Order: sequence, then C-alpha cells, then structure tokens
Amino acid sequence: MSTTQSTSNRAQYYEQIARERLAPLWESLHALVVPEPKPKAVPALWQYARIRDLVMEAGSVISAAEAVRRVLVMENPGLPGKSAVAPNLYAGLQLILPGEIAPSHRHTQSAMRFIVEGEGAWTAVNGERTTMHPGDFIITPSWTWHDHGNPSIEAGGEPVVWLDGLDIPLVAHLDAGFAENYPEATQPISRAEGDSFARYGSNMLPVRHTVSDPTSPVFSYPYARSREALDTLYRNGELDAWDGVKLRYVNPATGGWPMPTIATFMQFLPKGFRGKTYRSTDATVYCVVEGQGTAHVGDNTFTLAPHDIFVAPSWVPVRLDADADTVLFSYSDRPVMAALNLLRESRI
Ligand code: GTQ
Repeated sequence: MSTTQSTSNRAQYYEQIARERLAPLWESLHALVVPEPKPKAVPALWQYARIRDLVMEAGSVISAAEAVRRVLVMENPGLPGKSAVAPNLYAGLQLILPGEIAPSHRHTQSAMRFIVEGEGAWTAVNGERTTMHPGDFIITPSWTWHDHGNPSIEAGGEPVVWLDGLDIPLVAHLDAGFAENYPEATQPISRAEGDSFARYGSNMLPVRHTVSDPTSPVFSYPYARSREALDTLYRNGELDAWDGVKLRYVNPATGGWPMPTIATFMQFLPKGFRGKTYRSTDATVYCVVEGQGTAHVGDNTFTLAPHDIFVAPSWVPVRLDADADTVLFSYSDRPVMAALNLLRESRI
C-alpha cells in the first residue's frame, strides 16, 4: 500500500472513530506521557514600579463594594484567559482604600494574603480581625467567612495593597468550587484581635486541643517574627547554597502546611549571595519583600526590586542572586504535589 493511500485510509478511519467519540492514542501519546514536565505556564515577572500606578488607578475605576474584590489578576502569558499564574495557582493584587469594605463571603478555595504596602487595613476570619502590616502573611482557609476593611482617612487609613494567592485553578479543575455571600457586609466579631495568635502562635496550644482539620488555627503570621527568625539564623551561620536561609510557614498544631493546597515560604539572601540552580515540580510565585537582586528562571533574567512578583513554573531551573540583603516570600502548590507523590526536586 502506498503512503498516500494509507494516509487517506487513516484520515478516513479517524473520521469514523471521531463520530463515535473515539480518538487514536498513538497520535497524542508523546504529548500526553512526557519524559519530563513541559509546562504551558512560562516564567513571568511583574515589576511593581511599572504596575503600581495602575493598581492605584483601579481605585477610581470601581469601588470595593461594587467590585466585591478589587483585584488585578496576574495572568501567566502561557495560560491566557485562565486567571492562572500557574496551572494550580492564582495570583492577584488587591487594593482597598480608606473607608472601604470588601464584603464577607466564603468559598471552598483556600486563600492567602501577603501584604505588599500600606498599614492598618484588616481581614476578618472566623470572627476575629487581624490588622495588616507589610510583609505579614495571612490565611483565609477554605469555607471560612472572610471580609476585608480599611479605616477611614480620618481614622488614619491609607491605601493598602496585598498579593492574593489562591488555589482557584486547581479547584476549578477538580470541579469542587462552592461559594456563598454572608448576609451582612461584615461578619460578627466574636473574638478579640490576637486571640488565635496567643492560643496557637506562641509555641503552645490549648491543653485539650485536638486537630480536626489540616488547616492552621493561626491565621496571621506577622512579618516581624519571620524576619527576626531569618536574621537570627543567618547570624548563627546558617546559609544554604541554593536557598540562602529559607523557612516554611507551618500549621503549629500538625507541623504541616498552613493550608492543604498552598505552601508558603520566606527566605533571606545576604548581599553578594550567588545561589546554585534548583528546580522542582511545584510551581512557585515569589514576591520580593526587601532588597534587590536577580532571579534566573529558565532562560529569563529577572531584575528584582521590592514588591516585584515572579513565577517559576514546574521543573524550570531557578537561580537567585542578591545585590543587597534580600527577603523573598513565596507560595507554591507543593502540598498538592507532595500529597499525590508527584513532588520531585533537584538541587543542581
Ligand atoms: O479576597 O476573598 O483575589 O474570593 C480572588 C477571590 C480575592 C478574596 C481574590 C477572592 C478573594
């Protein structure tokens, strides 16, 4: 049989099977079962100095009340239209102006906030408010009521911007999204600010505490504490050739991650640090807290300044250099990868 004939036979055959909603695996096998990850997501950088004015301008485009959440979503150029920064992760910059409230709701998506700039806004979770300071990491776990607010200008309020990290694309992929609005703009406050931190965030737990779910009972992890820990470890001589000084945030009741789908980290890179190359199957979103340096992510060279955000997709090599003492916050889908036995990493 000639090649042309067999090609046309095949085409005819493919049409026939397509009518039965069947497809030939041998045409797609190589793309389905790959020797190593070939992410559609690409490394990408958002320089805060370029986008800050646009974030602030959102404040005159729409109110927080009308928007519900006034957020500019960071879309990975390799995943257009998907509101995804990586296949399982969402990232956005949320703005809340003095006097505004982002109304209370809950959803099955887990959310974290990392405060970028501005002081004094609050998030309420499970009947407790926490005041935001730059560098704080705050969680709003799956199915917990949460609302955000900012005191009026008269009360000293200023625009506050934070990075939202959620597992929206993962939950969408799993068809497990549920959401509802609270009947009031804000949830009732039932506990004083600082209550859960005192209870769970002091290297102690209530005497009869039992673990009933994987989510951390601490919902605010203040920057001052994290920064001091990194600083102390560095002064004690801790310095990893790949990570600098890197710690992960923890659920103090289990030793696990703060939330089941999102891992978070903070690392210190001393001035002059030239990191070795690392890669991992968890996709990671980084936010520069302090300092300046360079992130080599795949073929990209990202020059870093405070508040810049960049993403390293699965298995893309990452190498970090610091030109000044630098602090990086990051979040990833590592718990998901680890739970599914799909976490691989390589320190090169
Ligand atoms: O603050 O609850 O960026 O529900 C996206 C979805 C923030 C929030 C986002 C959300 C929120």
